[in-house]
Amino acid sequence: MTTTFKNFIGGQWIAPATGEHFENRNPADRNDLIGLFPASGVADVHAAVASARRGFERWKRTPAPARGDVLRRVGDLLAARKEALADAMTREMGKPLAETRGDVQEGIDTAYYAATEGRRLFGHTVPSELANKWAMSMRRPIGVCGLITPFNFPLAIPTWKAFPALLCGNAVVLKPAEDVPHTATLLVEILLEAGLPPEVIQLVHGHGEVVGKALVEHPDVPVLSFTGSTETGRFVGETCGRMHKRLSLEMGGKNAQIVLDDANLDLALDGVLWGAFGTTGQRCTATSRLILQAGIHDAFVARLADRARALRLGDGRAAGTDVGPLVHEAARDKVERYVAIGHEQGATLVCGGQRAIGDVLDHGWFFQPTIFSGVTAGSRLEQEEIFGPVLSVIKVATVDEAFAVNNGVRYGLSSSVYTQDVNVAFRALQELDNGITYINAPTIGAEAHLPFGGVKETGNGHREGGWEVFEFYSETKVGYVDYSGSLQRAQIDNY
Ligand code: UN1
Repeated sequence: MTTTFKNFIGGQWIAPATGEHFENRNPADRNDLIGLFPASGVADVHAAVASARRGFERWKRTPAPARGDVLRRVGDLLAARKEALADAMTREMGKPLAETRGDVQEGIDTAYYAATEGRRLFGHTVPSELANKWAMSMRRPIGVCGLITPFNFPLAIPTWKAFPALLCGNAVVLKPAEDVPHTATLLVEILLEAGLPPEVIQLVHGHGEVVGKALVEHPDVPVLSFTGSTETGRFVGETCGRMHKRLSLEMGGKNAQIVLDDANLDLALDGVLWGAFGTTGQRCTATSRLILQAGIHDAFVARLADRARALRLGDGRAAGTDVGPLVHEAARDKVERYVAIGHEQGATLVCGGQRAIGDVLDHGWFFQPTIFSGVTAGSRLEQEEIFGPVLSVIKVATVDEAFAVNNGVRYGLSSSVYTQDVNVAFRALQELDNGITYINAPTIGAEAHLPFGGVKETGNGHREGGWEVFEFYSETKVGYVDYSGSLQRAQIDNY
C-alpha cells in the first residue's frame, strides 16, 4: 500500500489543490517507494501564506521565553525520535545512519540553542547624548518567512532556518527539497506536537520552479532563506532585490584541504577521506580539492588511493557502509560529466571514475569514490562545484602558492590546513578567503552555536547558526524616552 502524504496548510494536513503528486524513492534502491508527496501549485502557496499571516499575528504576541519553551520541547522530541528520524532520512537520501544521526543531533543542538535565546534576544541600552533621555534598541519579529531547503541535510538545515525564525516570533512556510519530503513531514509533526500553534508553520511540498518560485515572488513573504545552487540563488536574489525582501543565501562551495610538508599525514588522510567522501561528497562543505605540498605529494596520493578504494559502498542503512549513493540519477549523471571533463583536461585518474555496480549497488545511484591528480589550478575540474565523490589533487611548492590556489575560486565556504606550524595556522585564519577555516580538521564539522556561511559567491553576507542568525530573523527597533519635560534637540542643543 503506497502512502500518499499531504501538505500542512491552514492548520491541517491537506491534499494539494493541484491533485497531483510525485514519487519519493530510496536512492540506494529505486524499487523502494517511500510514498507519494504533493506536487503543489501556486494556489497552495497562496493559501499557506494567508494562513501564516494569521499565525504570525498570534505568535508575535507570545513572549519570546514561551516561544523558546516550545523549541525546547521540540529538542526533546527530536532526541526521543533520533533513531527513527535517522532511518527515514537515510532511506530517502542515502547517507549512512551515523551521518543521519549526526544530522538529527544538529537539529537537537539548534533547538536547545534557540530555546535559551528566548531568554536573551538582547537589545542594547546606551547613554543618550541628552540629559534625562533613555536610549535603547530591541528586536522585533518581521512576518512570514519562506524557507527553501536542500536534500543533503534534510533535518539540520530546515532547523537552522525554522527554529531561529520561530524563536524571533515569525511564522514559517517551509518548502523542502523534492528528494527529502518525508523528513520535513516528520519535523513538522514534531513542531505541532511540541505545542507550536498550527498556523505558525506551513509545509508545502513540490517543485522549486513552481512552489519555491511562488514563495519567493509572494508579496506577503518579506523574508526568504535559501540553501541550494548558486544559479538558483541568483534568481532568488534578483527577485528579492526587486521586491525589497530580506534574503539569506547559502550556495555553492569548492572547498580545499591543504596538506603541508610538516603535517601529521595520518591525521590529514583521515580528514580528507571524511571531507571528500562523507555524504558522498554532497555537502556544501565537502572537500573537493586537495592541495598538497610537493614534499609529501606522491606518498600521500598513493596512501589516499589505497584508503579510498577500501571504502565500502552500499545502502546507508546496512551495517558497515561507509559511502551511500548519490541522491538521484541526475546527480550521478553530473558526476559522470565531470569525470569526462577531468579526462579531457589531461588530469590523471588515480582511482574510481566509474559507476559502482554489482549486487545491491545496481539498484541505486552509486558512484565510486574518485580521485584525479595533476589537476591544474584554474581548470574546470578545479573550479566548478560537482557535488559528488570527486576529489581533485593540486600540487604546490609553497605555503603562499597553496593559499593562492585555495583563494582562486569564486566560492568561499570552508577550508582546512594541516600543519604543525602555529604561525602558518594563524596566517591561514587571516588569509584564506572562506567563512570557515579548520586547522588540522577537515572542511566539514560546523557546530550549531557558531555562525555558518561563506564569502564570495557562496553567500550574500548573512550567516546561519550561532548568534548572528537571530539578527537576520528579527528587525532592530530603537526606542527613545525623553523624561526631561522639555524639548531637547539632538545634535543641536548640546553642541
Ligand atoms: C552543508 O555542508 O551543507 O559542517 C552543511 C558540516 C555540517 C553542516 C554542513 N555540520 O559539515
